[in-house]
Amino acid sequence: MDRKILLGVIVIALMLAVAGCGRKGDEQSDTRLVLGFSQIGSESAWRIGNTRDIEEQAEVYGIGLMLENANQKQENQIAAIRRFIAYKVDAIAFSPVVEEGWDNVLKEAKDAGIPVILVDRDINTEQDGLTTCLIGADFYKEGVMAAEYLIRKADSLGLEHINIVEITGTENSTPMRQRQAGFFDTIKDDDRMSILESIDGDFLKSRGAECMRYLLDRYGESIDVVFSHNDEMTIGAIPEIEKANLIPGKDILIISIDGGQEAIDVLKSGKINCVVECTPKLGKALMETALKLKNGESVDAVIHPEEQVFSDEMNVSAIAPRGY
Ligand code: GYE
Repeated sequence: MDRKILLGVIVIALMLAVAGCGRKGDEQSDTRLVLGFSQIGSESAWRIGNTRDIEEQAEVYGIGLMLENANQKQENQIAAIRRFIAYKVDAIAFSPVVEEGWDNVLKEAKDAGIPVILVDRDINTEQDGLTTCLIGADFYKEGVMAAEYLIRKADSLGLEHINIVEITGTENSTPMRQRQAGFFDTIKDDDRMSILESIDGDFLKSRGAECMRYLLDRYGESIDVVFSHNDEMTIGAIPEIEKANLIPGKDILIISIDGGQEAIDVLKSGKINCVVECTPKLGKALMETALKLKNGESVDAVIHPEEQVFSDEMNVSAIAPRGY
């Protein structure tokens, strides 16, 4: 559907929903909070699970959600935020695709008196106070946990030299920057570890495959470890390793991040060695934060969910269904 028509439908549906509550004489009608949320896109199982969770939690909390999908483009996110301002929503939330370039539109939201909540990823701004808080994972810690797994694995296998290739997430995004920093900082004093190359896979399965083909062409069997910033790229890379007659999980150790069901199934099959969890379930904290802001209550500057590591060091058959 044309995007403008789609937006029109969303706005009308929302107005009818609010009006509908009023007819029932529901007290909530006047106070029902309207939240505009600009989602990055649908690039991964993580993202799709995150969108679904936010929709479900908006229902649970009785919040009117205007949700727009930006198809990976910052300009679409900026346009969506401007529409939320024009609609005079009570709060705006967005998951910034990259960290830079948000100052102008956020100043407009501030001038309109609309609080802004960052979901999942962070931003870099020249001016403080343009956003109220950040609800998202501790990506630096995820990188640290991935590297700590590798160090334990190298110890247990008695490896002396380890060549690592890194397939990173979208350049200049918070998870890309921080996962890399956490991983690099943790291995930097370990003489066994060398990074052969880091390459941008944009969090996409197709790019994961392309990057892996290039890396195998260039470094061949000297690759010992793939550190991939998300499950989609990992799942794209694995068949390329097999096509090169190498065994993923054995000839090349595979470390991934997210923990979606598909990757956990591949972990169970032995082709992935470690998956660091990054939970997409941020909806509950988002709804609670939006309600607190509406009531004039203070909110935590940063909310990080608890996360764990799934790996071949544990009984993988016992991992519960992931739900995304
Ligand atoms: O790891 C990846 C997604 O920002 C945490 O974005 C998120 C990342 C996640 O597309 O799969």
